[in-house]
Amino acid sequence: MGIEPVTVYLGLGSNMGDREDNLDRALGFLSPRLRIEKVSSVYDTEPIGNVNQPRFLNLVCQVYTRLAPSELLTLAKGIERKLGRVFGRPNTPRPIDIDILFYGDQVIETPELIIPHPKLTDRAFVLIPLDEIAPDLVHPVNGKTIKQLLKGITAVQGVFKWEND
Ligand code: PH2
Ligand code: MG
Ligand code: MG
Repeated sequence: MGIEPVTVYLGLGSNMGDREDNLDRALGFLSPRLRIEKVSSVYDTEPIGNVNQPRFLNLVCQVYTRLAPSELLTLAKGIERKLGRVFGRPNTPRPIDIDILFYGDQVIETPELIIPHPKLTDRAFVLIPLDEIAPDLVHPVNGKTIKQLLKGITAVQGVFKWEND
């Protein structure tokens, strides 16, 4: 602690078990530790990368926190573990994945953590929900807004609003 609070964007994804409940529980575990300011709609999304796995539910949220990036990463990993994620199996289904997308306008590259998330610029399942809550947010490396980055995505990526009433 001891640092000024910063606005952070997190990406959450689930493609195992009760996906909607996993997202809710993850937000529930985050909320006592930081201030959740905005949560996007939930999207039902085609898996990117390993396509031989179930569809995801994805959302992004804006949070306000004094936690340092490494503390936030530890928090995220702890919640992933609590929700039953098994580590050491990349690109396989998981109850929850919590990614740090942006940490203020900081650019961070350590062996454990790269911020902004290096893949967010070509992922519709991140940019579409981000565009809902932060269209004018500027990417600190390429200088483009979320709105502009989203316009740059031409390939269809199977991202649908999750209607669950
Ligand atoms: N996460 C991945 C790989 N592929 N595809 C979708 N649709 N949603 C995800 O959250 C996702 C993915 C690695 O973390
Ligand atoms: Mg991820
Ligand atoms: Mg992750």
